[in-house]
Amino acid sequence: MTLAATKTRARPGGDAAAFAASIARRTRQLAIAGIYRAGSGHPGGAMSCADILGVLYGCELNIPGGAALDPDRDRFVLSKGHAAPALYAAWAAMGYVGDDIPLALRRIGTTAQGHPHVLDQPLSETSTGSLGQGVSVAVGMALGLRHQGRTARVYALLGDGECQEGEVWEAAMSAAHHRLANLCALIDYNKLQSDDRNANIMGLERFASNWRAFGWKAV
Ligand SMILES: Cc1ncc(C[n+]2csc(CCOP(=O)(O)OP(=O)(O)O)c2C)c(N)n1
Ligand SMILES: [Mg+2]
Repeated sequence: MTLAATKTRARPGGDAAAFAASIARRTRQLAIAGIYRAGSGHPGGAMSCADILGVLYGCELNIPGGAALDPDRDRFVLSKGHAAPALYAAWAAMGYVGDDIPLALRRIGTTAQGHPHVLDQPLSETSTGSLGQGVSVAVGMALGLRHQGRTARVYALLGDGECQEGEVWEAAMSAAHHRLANLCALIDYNKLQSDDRNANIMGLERFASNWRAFGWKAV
């Protein structure tokens, strides 16, 4: 779902799709290794977003200087914060952090906690884990960037089950009201949430039409 057309940046000298696929593959490897070592950590939700993270970090996000927090960088908010194992793994795949970060998942005393904590991991842009809140923070970031006259974009990744949260729709409504063309929300539409199929808990259909009704361009 997006309020504006997206553009894809190929990495210099290479095939963008192949690069994204390689980032996604390494993301899966490191995420599952971290989850195995920790003995917990949402493997399903982490695996289902690896391709999305591969495309975002590999092709789409403009993060000058990699891990450095450049004020003009594109922002990525993992609103489905329980997929932190995949987030840390994608950073390692991109070379922003070492493999030791995803492999330290959920260890007490490390910075790789089960949900992203911005004071421990500044690359996470904000702390997430309470579903519905990340996309709301992303709306504020998009507004702030526009006020500052910056052209950077904000991307938020939501779970489909997360969209059962009322706060998601407050964020959607407010983004459309403020005509935030610099905001893109992606939904990991895996039809599942922790314990069951979404449809058995609270059905989301007609999902795309709902976003359109809130003023978004839904793809
Ligand atoms: C506000 C809130 N309620 C409940 C949870 C517990 N919880 C963690 S993951 C999850 C399921 C999320 O499903 P979905 O958004 O579809 O994510 P995915 O399928 O991508 O894992 C739930 C209910 C939470 N993190 N936040
Ligand atoms: Mg889901």
